[in-house]
Amino acid sequence: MTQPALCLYELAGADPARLFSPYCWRARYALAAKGLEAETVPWRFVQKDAIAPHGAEKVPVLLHAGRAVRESWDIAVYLEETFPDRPSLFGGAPGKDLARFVNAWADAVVLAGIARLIVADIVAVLDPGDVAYFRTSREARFGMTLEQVQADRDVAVKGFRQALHPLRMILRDQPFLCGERPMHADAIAFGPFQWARCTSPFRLLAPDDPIEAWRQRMLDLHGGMARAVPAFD
Ligand SMILES: N[C@@H](CCC(=O)N[C@@H](CS)C(=O)NCC(=O)O)C(=O)O
Repeated sequence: MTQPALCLYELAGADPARLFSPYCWRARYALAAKGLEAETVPWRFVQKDAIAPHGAEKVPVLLHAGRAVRESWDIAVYLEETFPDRPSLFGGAPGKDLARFVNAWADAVVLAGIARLIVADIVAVLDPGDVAYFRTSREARFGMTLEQVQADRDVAVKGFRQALHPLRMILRDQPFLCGERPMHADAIAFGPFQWARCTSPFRLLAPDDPIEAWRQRMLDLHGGMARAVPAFD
């Protein structure tokens, strides 16, 4: 059998189609924006041995041309450099630098903010073999049970929505973070929202929030690939 040109290890739940990692979605959007097909290799948290030979402890891991590329940011940069004739992910060096800021902001504010609203819900979609590892590692990280982390979420969601105000201000005036067309910075900011919709029924955004309209536009991209996976909304 011939090896597919590109392979992406992606975190999956009990249902292998429920691909829920925010970081893997960033890589998946980068591939799609470049018009590249990559075979998904569904991966579970406890399958460390499957990615260790590629020097990885986490996913996404992209395999291409005998190389393993780790880290969602590095995967996007690799694709940009390896496929320069295809649509740009960043729109040049300054766009790349700004996207790196968006990456840091999205991790610190969007992803971390969402984590404390939905982390206990994730358990229900995990592969049974992942449950103990996920609970133990995340409870150690938060210093409390997962249920305690999200116990006040009906109140905490207000602070989360407020923290997103800079994003909202931009999306009131333009359809995407980078203007009229989506760029990789949009995918970076969107990844955590896709993580949430794959793992939790909790409503993060008000229906009339411009960020919600942008989230829907992001879900429509690339033939609606992100809508096609099992999710709550
Ligand atoms: N900075 C990394 C983060 C990757 C990451 O944390 N991936 C999670 C899945 S969402 C993982 O593989 N975790 C393994 C673990 O917790 O043991 C990236 O951007 O790719």
